[in-house]
Amino acid sequence: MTEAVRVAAERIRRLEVQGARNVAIAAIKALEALAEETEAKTREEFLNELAEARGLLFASRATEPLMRNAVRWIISQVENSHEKQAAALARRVSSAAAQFLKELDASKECIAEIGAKRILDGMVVFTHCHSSTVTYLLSKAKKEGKTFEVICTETRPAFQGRITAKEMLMLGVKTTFIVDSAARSFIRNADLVLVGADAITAEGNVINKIGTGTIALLAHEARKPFYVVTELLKFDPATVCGDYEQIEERSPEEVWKNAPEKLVIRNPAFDVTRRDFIHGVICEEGVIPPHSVAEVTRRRYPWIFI
Ligand code: RUB
Repeated sequence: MTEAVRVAAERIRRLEVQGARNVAIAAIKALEALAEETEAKTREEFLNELAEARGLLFASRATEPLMRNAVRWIISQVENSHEKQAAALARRVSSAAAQFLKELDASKECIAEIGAKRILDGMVVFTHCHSSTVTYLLSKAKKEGKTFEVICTETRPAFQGRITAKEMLMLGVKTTFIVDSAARSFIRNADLVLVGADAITAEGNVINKIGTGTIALLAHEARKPFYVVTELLKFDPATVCGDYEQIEERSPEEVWKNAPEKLVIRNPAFDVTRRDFIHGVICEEGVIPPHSVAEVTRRRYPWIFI
């Protein structure tokens, strides 16, 4: 097993790589590195290495179906190939990885193009955590000359909102930074809520950074449109078969270092936003209602369901 896979899995686990898209890209690049560095001689040896890599990457974070779909698809390209030599199979990994990354990039462009149309001059956009898909959409709107403001939450406990705030300032967007518990006080100043996603379930529910479900409720109360900006590749096919999406629970240390003994600290990384609170999913197929997500995903990526 190449060191690159171990390092990538550890970086993902420690949140040094953050956000579903970046997590998936790091995992894909680790498979590319494995393909370059492998010393496997036979097909069987190489497939075993890939299976071990898959296990390590899947275990790095529990709520990352985009990463799982990417790794599964790349490995399936190798399994479906009749090549016997490990070197030829390794080349197959490299070309499959490059193709997946290209398609991921194309979806990001497409989502930004569609979503930027929803940003109108003078709007105030509320967001939570750091989603590279959301910030890319906002950068597209800015480059198109739109003038808008952003309100972003700090996002306890890991403060991903600081990444969003810095990116917005770099773009020259007026940005207001609030603590998470101020969301209700500020959502009334917003015109639109945009959040990313880690997972989309068979029912059309969305799993994103902890607190997203609360913000969806607040948006509902304040009658503000709430949109999820995401690739359909974040769909989790296991939810079709009845599995619940697992919500990653992280170390209590992230919430309170050296906390009093016996204190129970819970640190779920994500929560579920029910589809009833989602006005639309802005994805590579357009702006679609959450209840049609499974059907649209099946049409666009049938292999996800195999
Ligand atoms: C990040 C998070 C992001 C989604 C989408 O959580 O919840 O909103 O992953 O991001 P964490 P992207 O920081 O714990 O990974 O649009 O970049 O895929």
